[in-house]
Amino acid sequence: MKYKAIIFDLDGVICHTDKYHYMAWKQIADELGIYFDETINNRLRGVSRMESFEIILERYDGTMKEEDKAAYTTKKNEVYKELLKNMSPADLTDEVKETLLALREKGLKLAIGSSSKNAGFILNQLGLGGFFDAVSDGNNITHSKPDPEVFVKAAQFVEEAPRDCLVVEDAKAGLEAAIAGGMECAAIGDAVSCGLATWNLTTFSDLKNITN
Ligand code: B16
Ligand code: MG
Repeated sequence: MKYKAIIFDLDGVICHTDKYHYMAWKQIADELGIYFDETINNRLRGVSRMESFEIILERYDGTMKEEDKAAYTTKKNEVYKELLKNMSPADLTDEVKETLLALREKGLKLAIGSSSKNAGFILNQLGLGGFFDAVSDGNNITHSKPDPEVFVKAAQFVEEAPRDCLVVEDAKAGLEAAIAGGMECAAIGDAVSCGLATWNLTTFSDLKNITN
């Protein structure tokens, strides 16, 4: 088999939390009188919480103290976590569920490589708590994508060499991270158009064909 492990990004690959990120950031932006729309929200994909806020602040009139930035990002996360309570196993599509099971059946190790500090909570909401062989997320890294740290750690957690791992990503920063970490990658959704991936997926179940 071409790979020994698959490392999945979470938001935008296994599930979709964009609308909750958007609603929570919108509340903060409105409070600060900053223009924010779904196009700007798309730039926040795969980017850490504080880096996301810095992108939103590009339209802020003035400079903000670091302690205020910390307070606003904390508040955003409280709103976001409240919204995440709406997620349930029904948010996991049959296609994703069946594909994950088929990949595991082939003997592949399955891991998560996510920038989110809420990855564990989201996985539990989806009914996937304990499913993956390893979870590398925003809690165990000091550098966000496009730095490869989150994927390099995931590979270490499943005890496989980077060259034997395939990363699945929906964000350009995530593909860059995989490549910098010495891994092949598969793009899904918006990430396809940047042309960086080893494989471009039309749909999640295509993973069954490229791992033969
Ligand atoms: P949190 P991923 C990323 O998850 C999201 O795509 C990105 O929009 C978010 O800012 C980031 O996680 C941090 O999330 O605020 O929950 O720690 O795509 O890397 O799974
Ligand atoms: Mg993502």
